[in-house]
Amino acid sequence: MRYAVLVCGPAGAGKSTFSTSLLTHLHTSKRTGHLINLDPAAETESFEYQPTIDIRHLISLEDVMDELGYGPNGGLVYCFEYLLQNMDWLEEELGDFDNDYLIIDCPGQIELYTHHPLLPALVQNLSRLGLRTCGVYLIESQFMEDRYKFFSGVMSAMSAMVNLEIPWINLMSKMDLVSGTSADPARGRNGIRKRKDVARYLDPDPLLIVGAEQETSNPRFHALNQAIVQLIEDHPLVSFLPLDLTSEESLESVLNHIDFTMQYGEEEEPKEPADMDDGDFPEME
Ligand SMILES: Nc1nc2c(ncn2[C@@H]2O[C@H](COP(=O)(O)OP(=O)(O)OP(=O)(O)O)[C@@H](O)[C@H]2O)c(=O)[nH]1
Ligand SMILES: [Mg+2]
Repeated sequence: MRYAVLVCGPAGAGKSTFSTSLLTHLHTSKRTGHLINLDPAAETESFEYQPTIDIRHLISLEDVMDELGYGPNGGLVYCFEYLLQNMDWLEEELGDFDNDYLIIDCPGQIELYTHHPLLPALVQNLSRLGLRTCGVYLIESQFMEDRYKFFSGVMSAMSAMVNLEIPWINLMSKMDLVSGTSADPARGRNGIRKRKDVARYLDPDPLLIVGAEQETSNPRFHALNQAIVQLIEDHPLVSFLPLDLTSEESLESVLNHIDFTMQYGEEEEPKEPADMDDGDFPEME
């Protein structure tokens, strides 16, 4: 069985940084993982690890923009359509990795996740190729500084979950920027850059919108805000795991959740003593 972690989320949420850190963490845990770059606009120098598979070897955004005269967003859609028409390329590139994690770093155009049919089609193709896929959706901790922005992040995560229909985990990235004390000069506008206030955001409390509405005392959006509160109460699909890349425990906890969500290793047979190699139990040697 092969496993794919589809790393999605808005621009700058920390997808590429998380992909690299997860790969490093897998390596230190003596597990195999490979990086797949699906961002046709990625800068080569932005990767700490050379991607094992790179969409830019099939098609690059720069070429599409130069040769077809598209802008960056239309160009991206063209690149994904081209990828879907050339799934045999991906199939060949995937080769026969077995029991490995393939970490797929996606582009940051939000519309790709919320309403385009391109990623759902890609996920179906991955499933056809025998990959079990888990979506990991990142929004960054700064979103918690503005409640309206935060709820737009919650709604985008929800649309992506509904659009892609795969096992799913939402992460609140860049938690190292959330400080332990309210006296921190960098604390946010809502004063929520305090760890003790974060729980209401990790498990979104829709009443936070009501609080924001009272603060701004703008009744214009009352009916809309009520509808959003109702939607989140009726469909409590979204909650976030905190991701702090400065902490190994945080990464380990996220990896455990991904393993559990994808039922990693469930189909593996226990090794027979005869199958074991030198080095399987280094601590006993
Ligand atoms: N403090 C902090 N900064 C981070 C973290 N993760 C990423 N960043 C910074 O956030 C910026 C964007 O990170 P990327 O990993 O490139 O984000 P991305 O989601 O891949 O961005 P796009 O591919 O452009 O959509 C960079 O300047 C990173 O250094 C984090 O955990 N903590
Ligand atoms: Mg990126």
